[in-house]
Order: sequence, then C-alpha cells, then structure tokens
Amino acid sequence: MSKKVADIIVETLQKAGVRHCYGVVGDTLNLIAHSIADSQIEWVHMRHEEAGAFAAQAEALVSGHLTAAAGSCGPGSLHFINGIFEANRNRAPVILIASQIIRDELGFDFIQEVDFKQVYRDCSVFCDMIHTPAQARRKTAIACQTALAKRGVAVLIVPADISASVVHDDIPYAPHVARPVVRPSDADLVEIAEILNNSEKIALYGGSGCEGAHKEILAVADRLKAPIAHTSRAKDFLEYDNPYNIGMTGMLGNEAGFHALLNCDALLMLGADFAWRQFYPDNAKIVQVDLEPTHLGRRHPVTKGVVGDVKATLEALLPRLSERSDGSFRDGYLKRYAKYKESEKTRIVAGHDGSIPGSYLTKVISEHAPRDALFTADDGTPAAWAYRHIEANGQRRIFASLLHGTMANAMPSSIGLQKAEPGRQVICLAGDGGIAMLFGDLMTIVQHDLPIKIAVYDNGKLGFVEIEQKAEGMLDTFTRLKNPNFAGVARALGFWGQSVSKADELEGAVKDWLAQPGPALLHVHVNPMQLVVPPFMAVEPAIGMALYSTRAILHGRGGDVWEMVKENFI
Ligand SMILES: Cc1ncc(C[n+]2csc(CCOP(=O)(O)OP(=O)(O)O)c2C)c(N)n1
Ligand SMILES: [Mg+2]
Repeated sequence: MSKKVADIIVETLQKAGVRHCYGVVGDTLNLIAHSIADSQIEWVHMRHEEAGAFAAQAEALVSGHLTAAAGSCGPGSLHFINGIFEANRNRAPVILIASQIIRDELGFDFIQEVDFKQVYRDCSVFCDMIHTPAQARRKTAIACQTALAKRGVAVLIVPADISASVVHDDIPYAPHVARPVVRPSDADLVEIAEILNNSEKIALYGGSGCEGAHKEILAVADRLKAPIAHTSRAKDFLEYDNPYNIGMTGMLGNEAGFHALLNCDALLMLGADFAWRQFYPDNAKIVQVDLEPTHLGRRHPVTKGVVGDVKATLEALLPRLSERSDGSFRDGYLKRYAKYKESEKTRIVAGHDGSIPGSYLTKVISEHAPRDALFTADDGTPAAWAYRHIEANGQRRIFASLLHGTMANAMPSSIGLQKAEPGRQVICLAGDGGIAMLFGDLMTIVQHDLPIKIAVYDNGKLGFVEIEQKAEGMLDTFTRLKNPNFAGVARALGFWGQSVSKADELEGAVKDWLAQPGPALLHVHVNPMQLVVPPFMAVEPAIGMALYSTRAILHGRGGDVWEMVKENFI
C-alpha cells in the first residue's frame, strides 16, 4: 500500500503511545502538522518552542508515555534546545521532530539551514535524519524505541521533501520496549550482605531510582536499624509514611541527613547519583545499587557497586541481612530530624513587619493544595522552598530543574503536567526572573484553557544569584529586576490575577487563588532579603557573608545588611 511519509511518521508516533505534540508550525513542518491534525495526537500550540520542550518532558515524566515536540526548520527547531537538554537530563522519553529543508539544498548554506545532528548530539539518546522515504517507518520506530528504552530524547530530522513523498509501505516496523527485572548476581548479594552485616552504623541514601520501592526500602531500613536520607529527586518517593526518614542532605538538606551520611560506617546508596562530592563520607564502606552501570562510583569511590533495580535488588537482599538489635545510630538521627521539623514551626512564619518570606508562602500553599497536586518550581529560591516546605504524601509530585538547573522551567512544565493529568491541580511556583523568561507561553495556558495555578515569587531580583554573590563576599551585581504588576498583566492575558504583600492576607489569597476554576496567577511580594541557608554554615560562605556585610556597609547600604540579618538570623 502507498502512503505519504508524513502520515507514516505520525501513525508510528501514535502507535508508540504519543498523546500530545508541543510545538510551533511552519514551512517544512506543515505536512506533518496536517497529518497530526488528522490523527488522535493532540497538537499543543506553544508560543516559544523552548517552552514546548519543557512541557513535553514534564508530560513524559509524569505519565511515562512517549511525548512529542515538533518544529519548523532552522530557528524553529533550534529554539527547543534548552528544554531538550532538560528533557534528556531528566531521562524523559521525548521525541523531537526537527523538520529540515529539502535534501537537494542541504550543505549549501541555504536559508534556515541548521545541522541539527551537530546541535542535538549532546542532549539526546538518538539523533538521526530520515535519509530516504523508504526508511521513514523503520527510522521513526527506532527513534521512538530508543527514547523509551534509553529514557531520553530522540531527535528525528525530517527533510520536507521526505515528508511529502509517497512510498510503498507494508513492512510492519514498530517500537518494542522491554522492561526486564534487573538484579545483581547471588555472589554480589552475598558480598553486599557481608559488608552490611559487619557494619555498626548504617545509613541508607535513596535517589530517584527508589520510585516504586517504598515498601522494600523500609523493610531493609527496619532490619538494619538504619536511618533513610534521600536526594531531592527522591523526596516524592521516600519522605511520606516513613518512620526512618531523616530528610535530605546537600545544600537544601537538613543537619540530620547531612551528619548521618558523613558519620555512618556503611552507606547503602539506592538509585542515587547525587553530584556534590563533599556530602559523601570518606571513611565509610559504600554499597551502590543503580540500574545504570555508568553511574557506579562516578561521584565518589564506592566499595561495591552493583547493577539492579532497587525494588528487585532489595527483595533479593533482605533474606540475607541479619536483624540488628542496636538502633542507637538511627534513633539519634531521627531525634535530630524531629527537632529540625519542630523548629520549622517557629521558623517558617510571617516575616518581621508582616512581610511574606518565600518559605512561608510555600508552606501556606502546601497546606491548602490538594493531596494529589502536581507542583513545578523554578530554578532559584522557589525550587529550594518547594523541596523544603511542600509536604510529600505519596501522591504529590514536584518537578524542578535539578539536573540541568535551568531558569524558566516551571511555568512551561506545568503545561505538560496539566495536559497529561487534566483532573489534577497543577501548581507552578515561579520566580519573577523565571516567569519573565518565557512569559509568552502564559498565552498558551489561556489558549488551551488549562486551569493552572501560578504563584509568582516576586522578590524584585534574581535572588538565588544574589545569595551566591553574597556568599562569595560580593555586593549584589546585575540582579535587580524592575517588575510589572504581574497580577495586572495576567488579568490582561485572560487569567484570574491578584497581588498580595501582607502576611495576614496571604492565607485568604491562597485559598481564593486555588479555588479558581480556570488559569489563575497569584503575584506575591516576597521578602527580598531571605537567604537559603544550608544545613551547616560552611566556612567560606560565612566569611563571604561577613565580607559582603562589610562591603555593603562601606557602600552606605548598612540597611540591607540589617534587613538580611533580621529576616534570617533573629
Ligand atoms: C537559563 C538560565 N539563566 C541563568 C541561570 C542562572 N540563575 C540561576 S537561578 C537564577 C535567578 C532566578 O531568579 P528568579 O527566577 O527571580 O528566582 P529567585 O531566586 O529570585 O527566587 C539565575 C539567574 C540559570 N540557571 N538558567
Ligand atoms: Mg526573583
């Protein structure tokens, strides 16, 4: 049977499970867009392709389904790049259809010619062009299969003349995705058990690979009398219903998680690839379990690294572990964690003079959000507050740019979450810097009538960067933002919009905002002097803050220093 290649591509995407395609149409993409319009795949009309890539990866992460993005040639498909890095780093199964100029003109610097293979090589698990009409189905199928199997981005480059071709198509190439159960060999399990059975102070450290293994992790922790610390990406999977939880280590963590990891004599790392080396113990035996062989020992030397799915590995390991009777190591850190949580009740409150610290705003949102809410948080202070103050419960999820660390991720990611989960409340915690960067896609939210709730944390600055600068002893440089009234702008775009700046009006405003049936934006003037303080005050930042304070006073800005001290340390 003869078929148009554009139809073959779209049919294959649909068979691979694609439900939405995010993008902007144009020239070389028009035929594929036409086929999408005739298919079950829904087109989500973005205003900026980068936002489309953020949305696609968020949908792929929350649903596990392959999700598509598509652009026109040259600048159109180039614009996706930062979101595609985010997607690939987050291991989101995404396929980008990068349409291309006709083959006859390739290589002659034709108008809008961009070599996408060069551009996307470093941020994809598959990147290739359909070279002939006859290979369209086979190459699309293998692109989809690679994105799903290797969990990342497949970039499929499609010249316009190929999309327009008609080809005899009767070979049933289709994507296959196997999900084998992977666990270490018996000999490896014996070795791991020996290390753990012969250690005194054992700590568990879980990463995002712990998804779906809550029960098994608790059983191992119980038997070993080990506290469980976790990465920020594992918060959704390990914080809830967990009597052994001691929270996070790292810059966003707390002192219980931080010290337990440094003071244990055996660390069992489960699906964790935490990048910051200074948070690993130097004198402990480390056992690392990870599904990805290349992650073993890449951050810090480990005693024993094995390849395995966390759930299957722990199921097989548990019968080999002897029950420990001494729970003093674990209980000491559980007490420290409980003390830290208790102190939050008095620390995370309205600011002096009735101002609203970002941490307090986040806590209030967490208290009023539904049990199954989906949150996105912008890189900057919103992500720090989200991981500290949004309460996990096994249903909620938080999506932030933890690996790529990009600004502007939150609002467009919320579009993908809401498309994937129309029945759940999607709440976006945006920075005033972050929201401005891809502002245009607020219009996508209105155009697609998505009832997303956006809170803008307006501190009038690139706050996180300012904290970095102060920690290095610098005066704040190029961080100030002259902002509009975001609520007014939102209303002009078709959102419900309201501003709030007084702590005693915050709770009512948050309730009103979350109760809106449609898209709603709450513009919150947050305290501009609040710092993100790590679980320890390392010597360098402490000296840096002192230097900043001295410099600020010398420049006649003693008031700023006093505000900072008052809001963070008194
Ligand atoms: C695309 C991009 N540009 C710059 C940065 C560096 N950066 C990290 S956080 C940040 C400030 C974010 O400001 P805002 O969104 O207002 O959040 P705040 O920290 O003020 O709450 C900047 C500039 C980045 N991570 N990504
Ligand atoms: Mg800001």
